[in-house]
Amino acid sequence: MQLWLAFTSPFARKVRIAAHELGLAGEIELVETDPWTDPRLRAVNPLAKVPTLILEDGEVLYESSAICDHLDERAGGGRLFPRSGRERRRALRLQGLSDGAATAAGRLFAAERRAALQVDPMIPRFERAIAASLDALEAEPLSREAFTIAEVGVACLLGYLDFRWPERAWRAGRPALADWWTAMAERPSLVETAHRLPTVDPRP
Ligand SMILES: N[C@@H](CCC(=O)N[C@@H](CS)C(=O)NCC(=O)O)C(=O)O
Repeated sequence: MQLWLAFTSPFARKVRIAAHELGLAGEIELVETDPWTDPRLRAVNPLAKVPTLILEDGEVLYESSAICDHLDERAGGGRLFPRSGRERRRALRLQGLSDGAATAAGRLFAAERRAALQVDPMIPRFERAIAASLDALEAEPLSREAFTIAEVGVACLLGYLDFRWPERAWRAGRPALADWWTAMAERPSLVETAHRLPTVDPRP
């Protein structure tokens, strides 16, 4: 399998963490790309977004949730995505919450980069979405042993916040979430997939 990714993308990291957790990382070739400029990416994914996964027979998958679901199925199923009931609903809900907050964080980062030119009225909305999501996650018991897609998603959100805003005080007033994140520091799937800046040409 080929995973087209940017090493700055929380959604691409989510797929890589899922692959590590499932023991599938060795089957995935990483192809670094810039989704904003690489015409090869749009040729396989009309949205030209990362992550994009190309299977051995050429079938293409995109959307991190769909890719993680496929990896889970490939590993036997029911591990990252519990099969039914409350556990499944919880995992999907927290995946959705974390993905939504990571989307807001990505847009916030892009808006802040532009802010020297023009003030973006969406910035307070992105900030509120991130803060409210973190408050909601503070009240959620997160597993320190068996990861589901919920824990994978939360890890991607927190990892992205620390990557883009190392000084951001998101831990203040959220001791349970901060403790969980500290306890995750040595987890191999997180260590192996840490964010880094791109090595492909930056967008023009
Ligand atoms: N909902 C998508 C989000 C993917 C996404 O937004 N990826 C960003 C990088 S973090 C991207 O490729 N942006 C390029 C664009 O929006 O055109 C997923 O979960 O895979």
